[in-house]
Amino acid sequence: MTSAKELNQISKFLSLILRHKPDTIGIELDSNGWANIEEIIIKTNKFKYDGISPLNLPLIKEVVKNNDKKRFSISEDGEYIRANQGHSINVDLQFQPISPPETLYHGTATRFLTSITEHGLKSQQRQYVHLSTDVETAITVGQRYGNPIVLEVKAQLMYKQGFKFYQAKNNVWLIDNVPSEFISLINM
Ligand code: HQG
Repeated sequence: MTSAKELNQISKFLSLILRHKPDTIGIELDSNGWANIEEIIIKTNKFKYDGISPLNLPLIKEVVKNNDKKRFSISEDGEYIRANQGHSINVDLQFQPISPPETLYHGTATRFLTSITEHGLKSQQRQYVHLSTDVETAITVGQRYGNPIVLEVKAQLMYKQGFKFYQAKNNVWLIDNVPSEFISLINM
């Protein structure tokens, strides 16, 4: 039985190579973000990463299946894996724009508020701004950067004005940017 800690380490490692730095182990993603699983296993094991290698197919499958945020998908033929969202490298996940709920939420840290109020939400290093359907998730996201705050985004109003929203396979909502006029701070 693999420990939760070990699975978490593998998840973090897969996030790194499938979202940000495939060159860490010398692999390439295709234009839709897919990487060959066998190649990942062979190349990861060459580096002997503490807590990650020896990596094998059952371990990867376990991480994909039990991942708390369903971060990864395996292709239908079982040969490829990709991250469902969160990329900083330019990949086309072939999202279709869809109508969002009335309101979506973004968790961030207090220290970013002034800049967000001035410039709106920008995607920074990632391809998209990430939004959630619930406040609890937003709080957890915000805590990664410090004292959390939650911003409410008038998603449906934006949609009606022509902004494109996408939904990743794990229910994270994505958008290019959110101008500040659609953002308000939630009192917690
Ligand atoms: C902030 C994790 C100043 C933004 C999470 C955020 C999420 C601005 C940070 C996913 C700004 C970017 C994404 C502006 C935005 N001025 N700061 N104009 N506009 N920001 O990590 O949303 O666990 O790229 O508020 O759970 O924090 O990795 O985005 O604080 O779902 O699967 O700039 O990553 O998922 O940070 O997190 P990030 P995020 P995983």
